[in-house]
Formats: sequence, structure tokens, C-alpha cells
Amino acid sequence: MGPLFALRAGVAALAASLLAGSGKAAIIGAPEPGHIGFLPANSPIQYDIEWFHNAILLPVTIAISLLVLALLAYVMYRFNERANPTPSRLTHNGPLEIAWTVIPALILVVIAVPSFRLLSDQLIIPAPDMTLKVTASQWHWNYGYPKSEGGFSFDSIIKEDKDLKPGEIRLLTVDNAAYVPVGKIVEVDVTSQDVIHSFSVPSFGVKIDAIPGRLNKAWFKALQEGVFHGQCSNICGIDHAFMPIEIHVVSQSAYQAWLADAKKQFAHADGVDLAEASQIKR
Ligand SMILES: [Cu+2]
Repeated sequence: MGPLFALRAGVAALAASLLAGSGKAAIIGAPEPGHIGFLPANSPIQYDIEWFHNAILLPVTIAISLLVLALLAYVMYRFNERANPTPSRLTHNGPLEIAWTVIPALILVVIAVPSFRLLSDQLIIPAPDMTLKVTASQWHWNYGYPKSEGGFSFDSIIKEDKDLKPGEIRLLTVDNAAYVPVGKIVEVDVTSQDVIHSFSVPSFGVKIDAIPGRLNKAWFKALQEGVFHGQCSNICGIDHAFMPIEIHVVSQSAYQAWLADAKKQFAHADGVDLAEASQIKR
């Protein structure tokens, strides 16, 4: 966990309680006009990613760029043909060469420590409270809920512009969103049934390839309620840009209510699509 995590999680909790008071799920994890930088963080991993970027990578990048710029400016001023008509013939300087090898190596070590820690936090999945199976297809997502949650799955397909209701975001809204409970560890099992896609939800710090014949795992713990969007992030064909991800993070009671509803709406027999099964019989 990043040092700023506790403070920022507190701010997120405050925002969540304000949101709960308003009684509706606001869209939090989506871009806005003029937006730069990350989408609002909503998982411990994403807070750590932001901290790593803002506290480590940005300062290192800016400091090195300024140093190189200053050296270039000094060389241009001090060693140009007019200021320094007879140049030095020196070609080697042992201490200098050791310094400019060792110092960058040390900088990389400093970056590597939090980087590897973050990577292991992402890849070592804690004991999940629920598992969401995500199957990519050209060009939509299918969400599968395990037997413990009712055992059903459904396709999640982009809403066309003409079907959008007020407040729904063009190109990011789907017909059937996935629901997850707030504050619970959700394991995401990602695969594909045709080509390689990538399941990416920036606010959760999740981006993982969906590969046919393989099951890739990621996880997140959503810290506040709201609607969070993502997109397929691996060019997968002509409609790659039109397979958005929409995840609603809701309270446990709202999640149970949605489950009860979804079980009826997406009725499946033992994970087999009834429509598909009837086709097989014929
Ligand atoms: Cu895709």
C-alpha cells in the first residue's frame, strides 16, 4: 500500500458516504471532457499505481530531463567554437564513466523496489469473496457468475447512440452491466473465445489479456460505489472500439437484489445457454 493510501482511501470513503446519501450510483470511473491523467482510483492497487506514477516515476523523469537539458545548455554555452577554439583531445575519464554507469543503475534499483512490490500485489491474488468470469468475444463481453452467486452468465453489448438514456455515456454504456459488491475482493478470471482481447478497467487497476484457451486472473477490491467503465485494450478486429466494459459497484444488499433479478433474467441450466442448448437438440 502506498503511503498516501490511508489518506486517499479516507477521502474515497467520504465521497462514498455522500454518494450513498444521494441514493443513486454516480458515474465515477469514466473520462470527462478536458480530463488528463488517470481515471479516479477505486481499488488499493490503483491507488498504489497512481502513487508509483506520481511519487516515483514523474519526479525521476522530470529530474533527469532537467539535468540533461542543463548539461546540453552548458555545453552549448561553454564549449562552442567561439568560446573554446582549441578543443580538448581527451577521450576517456575512468571515474566519470563509472559514475554515469553506476548512478543510472542505482536509480533503476530504486524504481524496481516499489515496482516489483506492486507487480506482486497485482499477481498474488488474495482469497476472493467472489469470482467473476469474463469471456471476450468479437465484439462484446460475457460475464459469468459462479454457482455460489446463482450460476448464470450474460452478454454485455454496447448501447447504440439512439438507445442512450440521459446521463449514459456514448461508446461506454452497455445493455447489461456487471454488478459487484463494494469492499469485497473480486477475482476476475479472463479468457476469450476467438482472438486476443484485453480486459481493462482503469479505476480498478485491472488490465489483463483475454487469450483463447487460457485463463488469466486479476483481482480488485472496489472501495466505493458507483459506475466504472473500461474498454477492450488489445486491437481485436473491426469493432474493437465498440466493446466497452461497465461495472456497477453496489452495496451488498443492492447486489443481492440484483443477483435475484439477474438469475431470473439470465436463466441458464448448469451454465449452458438454454437458447444454445435448444439449437444443439435440433
Ligand atoms: Cu476486444
